[in-house]
Amino acid sequence: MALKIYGVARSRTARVLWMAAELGLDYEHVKVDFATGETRSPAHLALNPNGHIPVIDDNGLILWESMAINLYLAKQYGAGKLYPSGLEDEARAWQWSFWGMTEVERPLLTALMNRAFYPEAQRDAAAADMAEKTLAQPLGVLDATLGRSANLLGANFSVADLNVASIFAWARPAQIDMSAFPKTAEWLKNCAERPAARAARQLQRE
Ligand SMILES: N[C@@H](CCC(=O)N[C@@H](CS)C(=O)NCC(=O)O)C(=O)O
Repeated sequence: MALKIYGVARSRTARVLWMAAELGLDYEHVKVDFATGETRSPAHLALNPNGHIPVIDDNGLILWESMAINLYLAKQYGAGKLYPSGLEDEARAWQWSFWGMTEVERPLLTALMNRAFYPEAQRDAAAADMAEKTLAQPLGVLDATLGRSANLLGANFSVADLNVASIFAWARPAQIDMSAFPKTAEWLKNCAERPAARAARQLQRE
């Protein structure tokens, strides 16, 4: 099979599995798990010297970083559909993807870890609350944008939506109150209900 996706579905690999499902790609899923230390094995470090998942091997192109992988897959296999055809919208897709990683991921992960993942005794409720406060600013930006169009680049769902919504997929387990951001809540629900998003979530249960 030409495309291999390395990483378990209950990690940021979920973003790539969602993209592969949207594009209807045939791929081999190599379930490298962070919980077992496999991400630090010599074989995996040869693919990604950072010791992280996801990684893809597409016909010999080894690529890591979830957003870069999705932008690549969308452009390679979804040009004119999930990937915009014009340079301006392409640049906006990069903008939203970088924005998600730099403005949203860290505080959202802090809330997620301290409200859902760390053992109760290790959770820092104040850190989670502070992270949620930090998120109000980028959430305001997102909500204003989604007040003007149904999706980030306009009417149609694109790689920009998938990348940003796949980061915000943590909002529910992180117990982020979305009531002040109704456009975002609605958009997130629409994204999550897409058949490909459901299929990717199903992989987390297997
Ligand atoms: N910025 C990277 C982060 C990748 C990352 O930290 N992945 C985690 C799993 S969600 C991982 O591989 N952790 C295992 C480890 O660091 O050994 C991306 O978006 O792909």
